[in-house]
Amino acid sequence: MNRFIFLNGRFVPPEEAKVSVFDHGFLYGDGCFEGIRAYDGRVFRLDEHVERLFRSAKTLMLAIPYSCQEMRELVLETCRHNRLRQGYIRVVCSRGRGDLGIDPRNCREGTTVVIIADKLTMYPPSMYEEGMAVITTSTRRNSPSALDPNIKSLNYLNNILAKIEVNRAGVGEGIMLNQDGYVAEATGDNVFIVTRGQLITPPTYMGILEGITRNAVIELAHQMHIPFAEQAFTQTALYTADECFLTGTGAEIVPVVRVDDRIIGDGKPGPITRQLREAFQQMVRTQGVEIEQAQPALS
Ligand code: PXG
Repeated sequence: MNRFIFLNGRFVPPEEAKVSVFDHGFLYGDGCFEGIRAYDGRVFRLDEHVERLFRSAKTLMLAIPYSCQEMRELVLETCRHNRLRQGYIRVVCSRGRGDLGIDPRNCREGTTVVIIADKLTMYPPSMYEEGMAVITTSTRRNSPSALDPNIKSLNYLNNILAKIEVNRAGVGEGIMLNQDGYVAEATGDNVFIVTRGQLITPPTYMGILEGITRNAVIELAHQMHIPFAEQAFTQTALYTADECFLTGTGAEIVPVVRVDDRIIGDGKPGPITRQLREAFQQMVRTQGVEIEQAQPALS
């Protein structure tokens, strides 16, 4: 794994995959990224990830020197170069090399584009069987008026500060509230609850990343006729929910059984969480863009 890394138009061995200390991604977190996953030789929701990358870049006025179609092929080509059939693909676009000032106009060499295919570090199976304990963090999610969480930017300090609280508390994840105290999302995952048979997740205007796994779960809920609403909810609703789970590319669907030492439901992963997990496993293995059958990358 990780035999070749795509760096600015070339596939290079990891030792040669180097970026300047003057790159504004390094100096200022000026850039955006995507985390994508492959299952059984298929890339899950590739188009959605590429589209989100381009939306992030557009907002940042970051020029990506490829079309969406070319980027899609480059991701697949990176998988092929690394013989990756399952694992994790990271696409990073940064402002590129500039000087020490923050002005993006000084990054004259253009956007740095990196694609890395790697093994995935996963939660242990027991986490899925028994469920995870989480806290709500005192660090609030970035206000959309300051830095919109819908931009998947290279600046993750807000989430990292929350993750430090998580680590200090010795739990698995942290749920962040927005500026108004409503539940927003976890440090790298979206949040769902089940209350009186209804599946609920915060709407995107609560200040969250519109997760691709989140959207897949919403689709599954519709197909499975599970009542669903995008609705704002408080910490109290979280504590008193019958079920709770997190969704993300890495985590998939991870049950939450304890929040700030309140036991959720009967303290075990709930039935709707388990049904959705099963359906999701099916979905990722049957949907997705085939790595091998796809077109070779454009030059
Ligand atoms: N919220 C945030 C803040 C995220 O970063 C998600 C939700 C879930 O989105 P997707 O599209 O993946 O369903 C994310 C994405 C990591 C890691 O190493 C986490 C993400 C991305 C890359 C790495 O924990 N989460």
